[in-house]
Order: sequence, then C-alpha cells, then structure tokens
Amino acid sequence: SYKFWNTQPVPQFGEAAQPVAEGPLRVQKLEDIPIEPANLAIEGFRWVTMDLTDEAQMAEVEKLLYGHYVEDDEAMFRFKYSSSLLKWSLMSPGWKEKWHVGIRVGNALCAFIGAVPTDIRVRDNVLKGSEVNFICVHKKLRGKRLAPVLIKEITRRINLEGIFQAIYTGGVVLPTPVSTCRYYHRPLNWMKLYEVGFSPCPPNSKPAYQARKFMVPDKPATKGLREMEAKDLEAVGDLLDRYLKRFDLTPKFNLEEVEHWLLHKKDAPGDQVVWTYVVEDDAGKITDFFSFYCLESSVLRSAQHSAIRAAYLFYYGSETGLATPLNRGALKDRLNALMADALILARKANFDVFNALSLMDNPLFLEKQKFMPGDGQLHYYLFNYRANPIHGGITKT
Ligand code: YNC
Ligand code: MG
Repeated sequence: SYKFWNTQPVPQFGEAAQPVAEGPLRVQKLEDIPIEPANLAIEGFRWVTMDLTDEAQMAEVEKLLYGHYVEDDEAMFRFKYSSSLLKWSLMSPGWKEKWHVGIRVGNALCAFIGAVPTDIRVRDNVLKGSEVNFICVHKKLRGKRLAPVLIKEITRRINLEGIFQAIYTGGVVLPTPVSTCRYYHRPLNWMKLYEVGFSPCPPNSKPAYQARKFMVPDKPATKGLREMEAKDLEAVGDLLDRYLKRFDLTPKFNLEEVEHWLLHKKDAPGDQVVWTYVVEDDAGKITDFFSFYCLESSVLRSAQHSAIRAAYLFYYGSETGLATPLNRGALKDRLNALMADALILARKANFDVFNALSLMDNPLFLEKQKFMPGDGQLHYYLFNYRANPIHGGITKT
C-alpha cells in the first residue's frame, strides 16, 4: 500500500518515534528538474495551464469542483467553492499561473490541482514553500492513478521556481501527518441543519428546544469592535505575527498577504469571502481581531435546501494572549467574548453554521460556545520536510 507515497520525500509510517533533527528529506538541484511534463500516457489526455484571470476558465474549474470535489463520508454534502473563493485561495500574493494545472480530455477539464507560494514557519525555521490544494479528478476517472500524476506535475512546476517544500491538508490518512485536527461545528440556523440531515436531534430533545439552544443575541457585546479597514493593516499584521509565535506551525505573512487574506474590499466585484473584525481601545490601539471566511457546501439529497452557508474560523489574535506571564484564565475569557461576537456577526451575515478546528487556542472556547465535535478530521502534511509531531500548535491553512 501507498505505492506512490512510499516513493515520495515524506516521512514513512513509524519512521521516527524519537525526536528528529528537523529539515528537508531530499536536496535537489534546480538543473536536475525536468523542464517538460511527463507524458500523459492516456490517448486524448493533455496538460493545460488554467488562466484563472479568464472568467471562462475559472468557470471550468468551479464546475469541476462543484461536481467532483470533497464530500463527507456519507455523500450528503460537497464543498462548493465559488469563483470569488477560488480567486482568493489560488491568486494570493506571488501566485503563479503555472501552478494552476489542469488535464483536458478533448476540450473538457477532467482534473485539476493548484498551489500558491507561502512562507511556512516550522518552529524556528521559515521555509520558502508552497501550499497545495484543490486536487480533483472527475468521478468517472477515479482509481486510474491520475492523482500521483497530478502531484508529480505540480511538484515539478513548484521545483522549477526553486521551491522544494509544501504544506497540504486532507481528510485521508497518508504517510505521515505532522499534526491532526478535528472539525467542530457550531449551529447558527439549527432548524435548517436538521432539515438537511447535518444536525441530528438528540433522542431526549425536541427540534424547537434545539433551535432555541443555538440562538445567539442580536448584537455583539465587545466594546470597540468594528469591521477591519485598510488603516488597520499594520496593526493587525503586527498583532497576528506576534500571536502566531505562540504556535509551532504557521504561515509567515508579509503585509501584502495580510491584506489579501484578511481585508475585505467593499468595492471589489464578486461575493464577500472574508470577514475580519478588530477591537480598538479608547487610545486607538488594536487589541484584538478575528476573521472567518465563507465556504458553502452543496446539499446533495434534500428537497428543501440546495446549499449550507458555512463560516470557517480563520486567523485571530489578542493582546490578552501575549501578556507575560500568560494568564490563561484571562485569555480564555477574552476569546470566549470575541468568539461569542463572531457567532453573532456570522449569523447576521446569514451563515447557517460556524466551523472551527481543534487548533490554535480554540480548545479554550469550543465547548463553552456550543461547538459540536464533527466526524471529520483534518490531517496536516509537509512535503520534503521532516518535523517532529506538532500537537495543537498549528494554524489553519
Ligand atoms: C489526497 N487527498 O493514497 P498511494 S485535499 C494526496 N492527497 O496513492 P488515484 C491522495 N494523495 O496510496 P483517485 C489523496 N487522495 O498508492 C488519494 N491520494 O501511495 C493518493 N476526490 O491515486 C492515494 N480532493 O488517481 C494513492 O486516486 C493515489 O482517482 C491514488 O484520485 C484522488 O487537495 C483524488 O478529495 C483525491 O478528486 C484526486 O479521489 C480523487 O481517487 C478526488 O488512483 C475528491 O493517490 C476531491 C478530494 C482532496 C482534497 C487537497 C490537498 C492535495 C495534496 C496533494 C499532495 C501534494 C504534495 C505536495 C506537492 C508539491 C511538492 C513541492 C514542492
Ligand atoms: Mg485516477
């Protein structure tokens, strides 16, 4: 098993029970990287680079993912990436057209994989790396070993830019996760989640009681809370940078990236993707911020509803977590106050559910804010980098 992954520069299962020296598994020379893709040994199949600035090509990627991307185990829901969300995810600062790789059969797009460049910090080392995402093969072409072909091709294209490390996540177990997180779900529109089969009604309860249990107040309570604006960029970037130092595996963002990932531009075309709020104190200092983004899921078997609107908790930071010595109780209280407001704002923005992972400081508020553990796990992987296991000290990619 793992016929493909056994050949790749990733730690194999059971390899490192002892602490290891962290670093690349394989060192390659740029001149040894093939300048042409491997032949697609199937008649009629060809490599293409997708130009996502072209609306028609973006629509093709959106359509492939709409029909064939990630589903839950019971095939009830499927991620539904909007073109705005794809643009945000695949065209972040430094993005390269060459890293948007497709396979066409005839004229039809039947497979895709994408990546963007990102600096990855693993403990004290910052790697010039990439983040790989959106691998997708048309359902009729599954099990034909196209996934390894896509992975090798994007690896080649990334290597040609002098980058030899990557981070990626997935619900499947592969050699070898550097960390594993659990998904948590906080219903906002419980009745709809019940109707689509996402939230069960506990045996001793009634739907009306459940719906009431998950109701949130009308207005946020934190003094000084407001939407992030362009003038906050430096303060938010600085707070994020300091807050992320609390964790062992994080991206390292420059200001342009902070702007891209966190600042919603009201006059930009397309649907809003990211919501970021800051807390400004009386002296005008930004003391806290939090953000979430929108990812819908198609509902595959309901006559009543076609999609769930889910908010995913994204980055956050608080001066309360940066005090020395750290007062965990104070941080817990502060994060609970902030996340209670995040839920209210997400409900106001018409989200049905608020999702978060068991990473960063999330265990301090998940239970109190009525998040329910999901069945899904998310495994984090590093390509061509050996690292000791990371427990919880990780941030979202
Ligand atoms: C997966 N999700 O184990 P072995 S997350 C990586 N990530 O290899 P075939 C995967 N590998 O075991 P299919 C994988 N899923 O023989 C399967 N594999 O070593 C491995 N689903 O290939 C698998 N998107 O073509 C096996 O399988 C080999 O036809 C089998 O295609 C798989 O984007 C897939 O869940 C996932 O579209 C494309 O099932 C298909 O089934 C599909 O016979 C729905 O493949 C969509 C879906 C996954 C979302 C994601 C992260 C991608 C990470 C890719 C790895 C990147 C490595 C770093 C490269 C850059 C390096 C630099 C520098
Ligand atoms: Mg295949």
